[in-house]
Amino acid sequence: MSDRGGSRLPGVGDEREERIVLHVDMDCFYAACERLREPDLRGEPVVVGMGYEEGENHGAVATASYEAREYGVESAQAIGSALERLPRKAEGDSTDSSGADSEDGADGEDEADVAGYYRPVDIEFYKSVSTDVRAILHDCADTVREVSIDEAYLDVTERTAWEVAEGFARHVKNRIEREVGVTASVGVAPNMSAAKIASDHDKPDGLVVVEPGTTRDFLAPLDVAEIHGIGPVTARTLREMGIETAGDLADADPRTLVDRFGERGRELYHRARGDDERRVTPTGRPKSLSRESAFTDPTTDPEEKCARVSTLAAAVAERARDRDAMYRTIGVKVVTPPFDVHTREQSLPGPVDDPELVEEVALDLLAEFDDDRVRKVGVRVSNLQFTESDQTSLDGFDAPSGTGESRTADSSDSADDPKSSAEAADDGEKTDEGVHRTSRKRDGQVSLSDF
Ligand code: DCP
Ligand code: MG
Repeated sequence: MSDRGGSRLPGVGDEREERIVLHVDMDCFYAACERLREPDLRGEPVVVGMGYEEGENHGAVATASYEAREYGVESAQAIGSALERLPRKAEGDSTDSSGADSEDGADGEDEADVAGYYRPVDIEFYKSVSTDVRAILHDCADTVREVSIDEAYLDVTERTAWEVAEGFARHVKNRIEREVGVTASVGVAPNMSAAKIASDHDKPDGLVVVEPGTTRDFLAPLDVAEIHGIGPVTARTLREMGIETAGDLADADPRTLVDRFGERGRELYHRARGDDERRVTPTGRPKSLSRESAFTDPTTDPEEKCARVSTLAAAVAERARDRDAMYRTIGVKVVTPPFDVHTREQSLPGPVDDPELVEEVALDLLAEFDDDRVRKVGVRVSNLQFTESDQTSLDGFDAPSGTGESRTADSSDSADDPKSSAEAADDGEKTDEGVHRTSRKRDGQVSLSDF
């Protein structure tokens, strides 16, 4: 895994060769999703419980909003313990009938007034929000490594330069907030492990940039436990060895560390020094490619809906072409208020690379929703075949059409993170399969700048 390619001295080295890596981690993600569909929860203590049911005491905290964390509620805590620290408001009650404004933190705490909103995990909804975030990340970077439902690494070396990397990262953050409605913390650094630490450094809504040559200085004062890969047990052992900070670890004798931890000790030593030569590798070939876009206000205007779908169709087709992907299924997603997700798709007899056909099919499928109020639309191509290594796909027209799947997910194999559960599934409800169309291979010109 981590392989070092020679130590780097701070301030020395050709900075032009430095990668620009972003680590994006959503803030109190499940709670943020709950606030998306229940805006009254904004600014309030919110606890999302795994295995929790309304009014019950069982389950464990999946996440807590930062307001709830002020009261000592944290991930993995039993709901019972969380309730001792932060009693529950009546379920479904989103008004504070006590008349007391929630205080920003425990200092203003008045026992009688403090109460939090407890909600059960709704993973399907969180995945759909995650899909929206990922679409933006893929738009902003050529290489995206998704490591969990709320976390990804981006290599944006080709998209920006160190002088303007902060502005680039701010743009990514702003897009997520504006287009999806949740906040992310972003770390920018020349390597993955420093970027991850940086994203965590100023949460929530943080943006921390670690310039090339400054990684070791940035890491030095941090507690060893903040180094990726150092859990509480290793941290305790290190402390017993007199190693408290990343700086101490960076100055330690690597042989001592290897004696104590094996080869892993050497890896931790290098991480503490800011040496991490891992490249951001994409999570895997996607199973589908999609773009979605929300209207500022839900609309019934068919022209507005069609125009948006046409733009998205062009963007999706362009993305497929960029990735050398041909597609056999074209679909739309229509979200009607409050959050009802409808998907429709059509499968073609064989794989195509045909932007005009994507638009045509997407608009056909959209027609069913002409009279509906719509808050968001999306276009997706799936049943992908990648052409760069083999050209057989053009001959594949006799392949059986349509698999009956309505839930083609963007793939995400996630080796890095145990809490990873993300598949970024679209919420399919109904599929129109098997409508055979004549496929055409045409040159289509599409342009929608990502950035
Ligand atoms: N999660 C979980 N159980 C855990 C940890 C996390 O179910 N023990 C879920 C809920 C989180 C999501 O994964 O919302 C993302 O995990 P993070 O560790 O990134 O935590 P948050 O996003 O909630 O908070 P932060 O702002 O610290 O990133
Ligand atoms: Mg998070």
